[in-house]
Amino acid sequence: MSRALVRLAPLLLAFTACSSSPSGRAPASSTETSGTPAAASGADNPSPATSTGDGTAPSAPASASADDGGAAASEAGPSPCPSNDTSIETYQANLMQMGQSKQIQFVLVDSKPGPPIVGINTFTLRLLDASGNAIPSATFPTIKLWMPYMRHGSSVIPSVMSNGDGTYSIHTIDLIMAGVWQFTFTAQSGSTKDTAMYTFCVLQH
Ligand SMILES: [Cu+2]
Repeated sequence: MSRALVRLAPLLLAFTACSSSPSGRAPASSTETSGTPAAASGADNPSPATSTGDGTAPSAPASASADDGGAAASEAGPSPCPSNDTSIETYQANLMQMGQSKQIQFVLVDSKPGPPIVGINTFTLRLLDASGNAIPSATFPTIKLWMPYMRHGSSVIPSVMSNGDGTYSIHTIDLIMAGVWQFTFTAQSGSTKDTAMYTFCVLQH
């Protein structure tokens, strides 16, 4: 049995070899095999490509880690605001700003969202007179939103609603892009008129 298989095996190999070659598939298989080395050489080309891909792959995480490091090193890394601009204030609730004429104290009670972000924001402002008394019936002749570096503002004019307690809701503060924004409020109460400006670095959410 085993001898018969040993004797048959070369015959079967020879037969299959002969049967495949005259079948006409042999040229096809030869072109396939010639295509296979081409694919192999192509595989050699991709393999260096993948090796360089492996080389770029570590460099890509390296750059990603560099980005992470930059973001971690300073949150202003991806920030659209210059880090050396000392006029930029850090947003916090109840941020007080004495008016330029020292007649009215402006207190930014909060921003919703806070800190202000690109999009529609609502500020709540508290107005106090020089003695620290609430000013419940002020008007806002001008509210200016301005990007000082780009020299443009917002096309939307904010609307003001008095809450009756000396606080005012400033609606539709539309910040159309990230960057440094100046928020200049001019408030008037009787003959008292004063202006204060807040400066924030506005980010995407
Ligand atoms: Cu801008």
